[in-house]
Amino acid sequence: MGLANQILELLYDRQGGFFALEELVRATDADHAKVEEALVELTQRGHRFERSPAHGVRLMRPTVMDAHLIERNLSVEHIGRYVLCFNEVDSTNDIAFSSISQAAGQALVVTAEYQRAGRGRLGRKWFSPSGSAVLASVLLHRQASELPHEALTLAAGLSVAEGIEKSTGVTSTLDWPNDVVIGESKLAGVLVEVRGKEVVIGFGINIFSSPPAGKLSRRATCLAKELGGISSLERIEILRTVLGRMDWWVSALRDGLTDELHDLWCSRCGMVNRRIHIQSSGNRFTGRVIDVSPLEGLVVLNDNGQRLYFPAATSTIVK
Ligand code: BT5
Repeated sequence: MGLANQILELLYDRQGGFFALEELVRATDADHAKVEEALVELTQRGHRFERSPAHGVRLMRPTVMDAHLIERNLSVEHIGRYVLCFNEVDSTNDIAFSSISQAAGQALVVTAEYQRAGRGRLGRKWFSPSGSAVLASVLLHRQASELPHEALTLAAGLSVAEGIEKSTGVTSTLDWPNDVVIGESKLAGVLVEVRGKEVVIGFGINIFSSPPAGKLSRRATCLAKELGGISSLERIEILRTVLGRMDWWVSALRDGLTDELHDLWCSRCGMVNRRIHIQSSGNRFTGRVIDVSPLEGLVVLNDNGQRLYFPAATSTIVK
């Protein structure tokens, strides 16, 4: 490991605490000049430091998304083994698709601090103030992308909700197909896109703030608001936990555990028996939700007693 990453790990693991320069020199076996060079390199990577003559140096929080810290000891098999972090992009989903050759069959994750043209489902937009969110896209390698897309869509939303809960203790529910919500407010959204044989799962989680209500079709919330402050929130750890859950679900789906997906998804969803209007492939339908199927989509009983199936890729619930 290079000196810069070694120093970054030491400072990051101290969680905002100071490190005396002498201590860094001793811990890394480098001289003062090399430690200073490494700090400059880390600054160029976007990290910010505070210096104090009495206490030394500390890494300022919130930490910028950093590929080394995200990948470090991440125990995953199918996704998240190769991470690219950007400051500003159009959409992380686009970067993931266009980096297929660079990923060389590895499980790629792309993050950004800001998206100029973040996308939602069905042509809608995703907004996030710079540095306020986890914005990430996961490129599934061939075997994983051959899994049923309907099931992947549900598993993606569930992984985000589970990852948030595991890393922050904040419990959320799911609105079909994969909105992560608290009460009536949206905390995170997931966009699964397919191009040829490649599948990209993009997700945005509001961490430190959320866009103003005027920009959105429904209320939004963020983890800082739910927790009453930002001090305990570390985006890198939230992302790592979500990636761990997504990796687990990809394995589970390969092992055919769709019943488990159904049960855990439904346990977070309050839609069953709700009367809804749904738009699908240009037509509007009304009926009562009777189930969510990991293979066929939302199952609705219409007023004529017919059972209708709505795939996530082409359907959206309307108010
Ligand atoms: C989604 O679409 O919820 C999927 C959002 C996926 C975003 C990620 S970010 C990383 C990756 N790269 C991308 O370009 N996209 C993915 P949908 O269900 O269509 O919801 C979109 C609607 O949510 C918009 O029409 C707004 O009303 C609302 N919205 C936009 N930004 C929001 C935010 N930050 N928080 C809550 N709601 C938001």
